[in-house]
Amino acid sequence: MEKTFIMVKPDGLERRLTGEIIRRFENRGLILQEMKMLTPDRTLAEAHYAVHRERPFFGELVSFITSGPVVAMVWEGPDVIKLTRTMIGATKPAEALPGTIRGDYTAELQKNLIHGSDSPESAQYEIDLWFGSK
Ligand code: IDP
Ligand code: MG
Repeated sequence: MEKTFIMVKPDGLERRLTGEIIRRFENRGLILQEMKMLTPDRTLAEAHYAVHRERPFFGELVSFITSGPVVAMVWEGPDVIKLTRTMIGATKPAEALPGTIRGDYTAELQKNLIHGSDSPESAQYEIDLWFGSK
């Protein structure tokens, strides 16, 4: 069964939306495999977002993700990478449809509550990075 890495970002904890996010994935029938709460340090945040290293918003993004606790999780299910990305909604606020997590709770590009792996390669990399090899 496929696995993906999901993270509730600091704004999600601040807004008390962790339970709501977990509830949605559980209701969908996905299986929570791993979960921990931590404030990521710079090294972890930079490694997590390494693909965006050259982007102009990289510094701001790392500051945001290290600004408070996050909830890091591994979820399992059929086609779970694509399925959770669909449930999360688009990155651009105006494209995040109602019914998605971002589409129901956010209107900001950066503070968008949640991260989800976007491919089998990134899922493997992120699960290894946050939880060690599984
Ligand atoms: P994703 O989270 O939907 O996969 P990515 O393009 O991988 O989106 O970007 C990673 C994160 O970086 C986004 O979730 C968002 O928090 C932030 N981000 C993306 N684009 C911008 C931008 O143009 N300005 C500021 N932050 C951005
Ligand atoms: Mg991404």
